[in-house]
Amino acid sequence: MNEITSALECLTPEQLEAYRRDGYLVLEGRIAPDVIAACHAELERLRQSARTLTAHTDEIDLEDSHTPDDPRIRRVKLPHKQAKVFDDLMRSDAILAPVRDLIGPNLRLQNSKLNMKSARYGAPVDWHQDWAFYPYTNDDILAVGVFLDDVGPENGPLMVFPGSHKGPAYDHHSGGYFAGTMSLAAAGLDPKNAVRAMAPAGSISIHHVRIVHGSDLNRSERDRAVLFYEIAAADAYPIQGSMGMFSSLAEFDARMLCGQSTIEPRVRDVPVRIPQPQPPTQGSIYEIQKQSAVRGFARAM
Ligand SMILES: O=C(O)CCC(=O)C(=O)O
Repeated sequence: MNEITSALECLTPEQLEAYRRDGYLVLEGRIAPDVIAACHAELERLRQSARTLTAHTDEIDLEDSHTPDDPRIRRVKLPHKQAKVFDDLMRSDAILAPVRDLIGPNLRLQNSKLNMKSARYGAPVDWHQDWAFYPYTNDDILAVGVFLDDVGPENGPLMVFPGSHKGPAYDHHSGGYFAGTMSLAAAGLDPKNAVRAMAPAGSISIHHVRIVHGSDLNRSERDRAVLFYEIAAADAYPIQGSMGMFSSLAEFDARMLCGQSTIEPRVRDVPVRIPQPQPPTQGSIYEIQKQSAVRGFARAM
């Protein structure tokens, strides 16, 4: 055991090695059933609140097929600001202990989001690298996905290309604008090699910021809500032009989750493409990807 593996809080050395090799992990049974139930109570509250909506808000992104009579949420934005249970979970060791094992003790929130992917119509997310949206000075950044529902092959699991986190920063532009999705063919990636992250509710997935990933339309009769916390090492600073910019140091530091902040960025030799110019229509990843000529998945049944 080396210095790093002997200090692990919850992962095994094998899991650490697998993350470094493959760029993702799935850990079963990390979140207690009562916490998952409390998250679902909030989901129901949010669903009801969408009944009055006719357009996206700062909190809620709507499915294209939404109507006030048939409310359909695609994504809850910044869920940790909307319900205490999502904030408490984000700060808990259930989430932070494995992240500390992977990228160190000093951690800052990049963003949070809750992708509903509801039964029968939950929207796909086309292939992309999160890094294309928010390049930083180093790539010790990952996303933890909390499975609020059982995730199987039929309800739109997250799909990843193992090892692709060590590859290039792929082209996510289309028509002269950043369009948030990439062509697998141009990248030489065969869809058959994508691995599905599947596990029961209460499990978590962790994926590296540079891994190529996406997920299909939910054609099944089962919901697939996944809560994502994007977390960065505190010494990673967004590069000018990144969509992960901060408005002030106070705001940046207010996102610290544990450990110490710093104003000395760790700068690493990482491949970067700047997500500029931004597309004519801004908004969630779903709206940005609509502006690409590249389609990874069919949109609706
Ligand atoms: O919900 C999913 O399966 C995909 C999540 C994702 O890649 C994203 O929201 O950027």
